[in-house]
Parts: sequence; C-alpha cells; structure tokens
Amino acid sequence: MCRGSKVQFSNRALKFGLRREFLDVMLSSRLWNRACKRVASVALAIPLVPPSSMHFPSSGNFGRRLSLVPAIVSSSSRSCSRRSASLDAPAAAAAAAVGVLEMDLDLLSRLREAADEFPPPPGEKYSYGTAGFRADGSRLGSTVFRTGVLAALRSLKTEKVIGLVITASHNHEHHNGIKIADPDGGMLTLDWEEYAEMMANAGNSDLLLKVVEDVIKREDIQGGSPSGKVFLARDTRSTGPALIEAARKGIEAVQGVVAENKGILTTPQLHWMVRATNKDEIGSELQYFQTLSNAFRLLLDLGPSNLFKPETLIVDASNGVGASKILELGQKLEALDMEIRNTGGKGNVLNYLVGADFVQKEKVFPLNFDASSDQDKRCVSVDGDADRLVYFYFGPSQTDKSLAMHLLDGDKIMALFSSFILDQLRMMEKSTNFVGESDSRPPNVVIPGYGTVKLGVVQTAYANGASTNYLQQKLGLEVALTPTGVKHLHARAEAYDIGIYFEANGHGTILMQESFVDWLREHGNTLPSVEGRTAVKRLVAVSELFNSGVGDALSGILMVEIILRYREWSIQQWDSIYTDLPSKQLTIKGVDRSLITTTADETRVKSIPQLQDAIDVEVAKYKAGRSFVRPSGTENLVRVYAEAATQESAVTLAEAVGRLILQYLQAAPES
Ligand code: NG1
Ligand code: ZN
Repeated sequence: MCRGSKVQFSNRALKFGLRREFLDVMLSSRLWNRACKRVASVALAIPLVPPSSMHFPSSGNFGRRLSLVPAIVSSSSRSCSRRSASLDAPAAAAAAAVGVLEMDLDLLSRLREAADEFPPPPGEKYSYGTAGFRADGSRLGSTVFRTGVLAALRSLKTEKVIGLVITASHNHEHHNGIKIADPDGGMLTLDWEEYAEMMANAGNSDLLLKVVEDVIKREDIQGGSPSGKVFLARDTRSTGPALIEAARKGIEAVQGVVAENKGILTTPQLHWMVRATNKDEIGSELQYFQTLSNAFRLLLDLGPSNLFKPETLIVDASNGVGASKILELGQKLEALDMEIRNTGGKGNVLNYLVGADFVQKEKVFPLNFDASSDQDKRCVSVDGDADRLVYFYFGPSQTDKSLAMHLLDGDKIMALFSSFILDQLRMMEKSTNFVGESDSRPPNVVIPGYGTVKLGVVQTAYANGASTNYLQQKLGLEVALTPTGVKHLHARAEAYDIGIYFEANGHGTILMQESFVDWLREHGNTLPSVEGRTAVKRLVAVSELFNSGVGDALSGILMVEIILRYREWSIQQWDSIYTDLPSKQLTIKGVDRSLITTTADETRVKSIPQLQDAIDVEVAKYKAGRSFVRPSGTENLVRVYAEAATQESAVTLAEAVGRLILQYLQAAPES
C-alpha cells in the first residue's frame, strides 16, 4: 500500500501543494490508516500557511515544500522519528506540529526493524504446501516471523481473531512448521496462501516490506480500530518456544495487532478456540473439553438403553501433545476407559516409530505395543499434533495363523461415520412417513419441511479402492475425489448439507452446514415420531462433537467409541464391514520432486508423459493393480501408492514404480 500511495500522493502533492485539498484527499483515502489520518487532521487543524508566506524560494522548492508528504506517507515503511530528522527546516517545522502524533502510529512502522532480526536463510524456497510451511525447526524463524505478519494482516482484514499454530504434525521432532487458522476455524483461505509464500520468500527486509505493502494495497487493509488479535499455540517440539516468540514478534510488528499465546495445544484445539471466540462463544480450552465431553455424554444418553460397554481403549499418543490432552478429556468421561501409551518424556521421541502416520504408512504397530499381550484389544494411534487417528488391533492374519496387525484407517473410520449419519437421516425420513420417490434414494434423503438433505463423502486418490466401493455400492453415497490435503477435501465437503471427509491417513471430520443444524434445532422437534426426534438430537450432538474447521483426533475417537457402543460392535466386527485391497506406500528421496506435476485428481503424471506410460505398463502386469505418484507437499520427496490383489504384488508394484521415478527423474533435465 504505502509504496503505491507514496507515488500517488507525491503526484497529487505536485498538483495541490500542501493545501487543504491535498489534506482532504489524505483524509478520505481508504488506503490511509488511522495514524496518517490523525497526522492529516492535526495538520488541518493548524492554520495553513500559504506556500509564499513560508518564504520558499519560488522555484526548485516545490520538492522541499513537498518533503513533508513523503515524510508522512512513507512513515508506513520506516520509523517516523527517523524520517522527521531528515526533513528540511520549513517542512520540519510543519512536521513538528504533528510529529508527536506521527510517532509509532503507523501500521508498519515497526516492521523493518523487527524483520531485520529474522533474516531468511539463503537459498531456501518455502512453499505453503499441503498444510502450511514445514522445514527444519532451526531454520524456520524468518518464515514464522513473516507468517506472523501475515496473520496480523489477515486479522485486520477480517476484523476477527486469527490462529497460528507451530507444529509439523506427524513429521520428525527436528522439523517444525506453521499453519494459519482462519476466523471460521478452518484453514487459511487459498487466496492468501500466495501472499504467505511471497512473504516467506522475500529475500530481505526491504523486499518483505514491499510485499507487505502490496498485500495491504491489494486487500485494502485498514489499520486502526478495531484492532487485530492472533491466537498462538504450539505442539511439544523443542523448537516451539523460540518459534512462538518469532511469531509473536511478527504479529506485533503490525501496529494495532496483539498476539495471545495459548500455550501447548493440539492443532484442532486452536482452530476450535479461534472459531468459538469469533462466534462470541467461550473460546477457552476448558470449554473445548466441556463441549466435547457434553456431546459425548448426550450421544450416549440418546443411544439404546443398556448401552454396550467395550473393553479399555489403548491409545498411542505418538509422544506428542495428544497425550496430555487425551488424558484430560478422559478424566471428564466416565464411560470411556483409556490406557495411554507413548506419552513422551525422556528418550521417547515424537513420531518416531509411533503415531498415526507411522502406523498407517508402514502398516506396523507402534513401539510399546505387543502383538500377543495386546491381542484383540482395541487400539488407536493419533499423530504428533492430534489431528489424525487410525485404529488397529492384533489378530490372526488373513493368510496364516500368526498374529498380525489389522489397520482401520481413515477410510474405515469414514465408512463407520457415514453409515451412522445415514441411519439417522433415514430415521428422520421414516418418522415423517415420507414415501420415497427416486430422489429420496441414496445419496439423498428427503425430510419434508427441509427438503432433500445432501449427504456426500469426500476422499483422495489414496483411499483404498474397497472403501470407495463400500461407500458407493453398500451405502449408496456420492463419493467425491479431491487432491491430497484436507484443505481440498474440506472445500469439497462444503457442497453438502452433511459432508464427511477423510484422508486414508486418518485426517478428516464431519462437516454440517450451519443452516442445516439451525433447521434441526428449530424444527427437529416437530418430527412425528420419537425415533425421528431422537435422530435429530443425535445429529445436533454430532455437530457439537466435531470440529467443523479441521479434523480432530479427539472428536474422532469419541465418535468411533459411540458408534461401536450403539452397534454393539467389537473392533473386529467393525473391521469386517469390508476388506481392504492390499496396498503399499513408498517414498522416494533424493530426486527433484518439482519435476513431477500431476492431473487434478493426482492419479496421473502430466509433466513427464513417458514416466506415466511406463507406470501404466507396470500396473497392467498386476491383477487389480493401481498405482500413482505425486510430489509431497510437506516433505522433499515423491510418494508412490500401489494397490494389487495380494500384499506381495502391491509391494512389488510400488517398488517397480519407485524405480521408474528414479530412472526418469534422474534422467530428466534440471528444472
Ligand atoms: P503430503 O506430504 O503432501 O503427501 C501429507 C499427507 C496429507 C496431509 C499432509 C498434511 C499422505 C499421503 N499425505 O501430505 O494427506 O495429511 O501431509 O499433514 O498421507
Ligand atoms: Zn497432524
């Protein structure tokens, strides 16, 4: 903004001189922040001295006479006091009249100095990626500082609280990252990711200021009242405290915006708190636990009488933030017994051979679990920031009698949730004695008074083929596919009244449109039957239980546990709703991942057609074969996914495709 406005006002000044008209323009410009306006108002309040009586020489002094203009305007980009010192005498006299007010009131007056403290590491290129910025925690200070600046601007723009969480989720302890939570508790709007990248990649403080000014101009951001606020939180990583400090400095480098450090939280807790605060509800951590535990209790009360009580749930907390939070939640829930393992502490490394990502990708059980002593027990793994969950148990393998780990991933969790939600909608429909016509059949349910309730599920290419089949064929649901990353799934799920989305890795949620939930609250009690009204209450409770902004492992656990109680199912019975096609995931490191671009659904390589042809040839060799490759958006590697009729062939196919990547990427020209 200020760069642009500097030119703009200099030109205007040439036309108007330092006259009332010019100051009026300054006052009316929407690009001016409160600080500049105050300066202008004071200038208007003092008697204007005609240029001639200021004894400026008649020519060549226009510039001198105008020197106050850049002094005021460019105070956006540097300290006002420094600027005033460079004014010539008459201008300085005028400035002196307003100088006190000019001090420190400008939106960006502190930014340069603060930014100089966090120079970007040379040669790094940051991408907002699948889920925010990720890098080695020791090299992230500048990116975090700058993302703090962006979050502050976003807060000024939206006039709402924004969230910033320092976490690298399931990645190694030495990694770290930063993500922004938008006012509705969802992820940063896609349009602003570009700004985040431009700011993170600005080579020095001058360039950063230019980018920031540009963002302010493009978004027409106003400083001043109401002031902004950014909630900060972090996971348990050792680089977290220093990065929180960098974020705070970035946020508070923008005039009028304050940072509020919420301490150690799960990612979804921070999102929840941002959303609640912006809705003028109580946005505290305590209230979060209260809301989840109340919804859980209500759902239990609304369930069948003599509710079945399964055995203790064993939790793998990935040595992360989930450990203490699940413990705290568990203490509020009498009806749920949990034993928590991998709770961190000395020698227990975050996400190392533990956690949802490890269990789901490697299909191996985590440390501190044992196939024989834990046989048949219901187990769940969450990831390092507790936004993902996958269930598992040890039981006889499908091929021989040995004990094997059986994984119930995000796909199977989604299948369980979808069937439950569908049941409630059918109960409501039945309650109205609605005689279904063709449009009431799956995927639609018609509730007279509301109309067609659109229920849809969203997956990515990583979804196991058997799960897609189950959702479509068995439940009759509409399945949408999006690129990897919950931001894409979430956006697609918003097209439904109830959108259920999950990545196979266990990240997902149940998203209900507020208008639908409002209708349930207002009209649900008019449904004729008790069953219908009970179903309505259950759906409202589900909307309370789930974090509508992002996936939340804690909500996910509670929902699974409720449905198993309603259905009187063991984990084995749940597992048997369909059998996964054997699959394998691999990662290929040491190649330039940017050489691979894919089609929108990420199932085919676009940038190197010969590589895709070679993958097709390989896939065709396998019964029920399917394989695709894509560059990771969070790590410097390429991912390979393969499915086939047997586990051995899925592994062989994945390895063959992995070799093709090495072959083609190493041969490909440098980008
Ligand atoms: P990348 O690294 O882009 O594949 C991974 C996960 C995503 C998502 C993000 C965010 C897989 C295959 N990919 O993204 O689903 O969870 O991390 O953490 O699991
Ligand atoms: Zn995570």
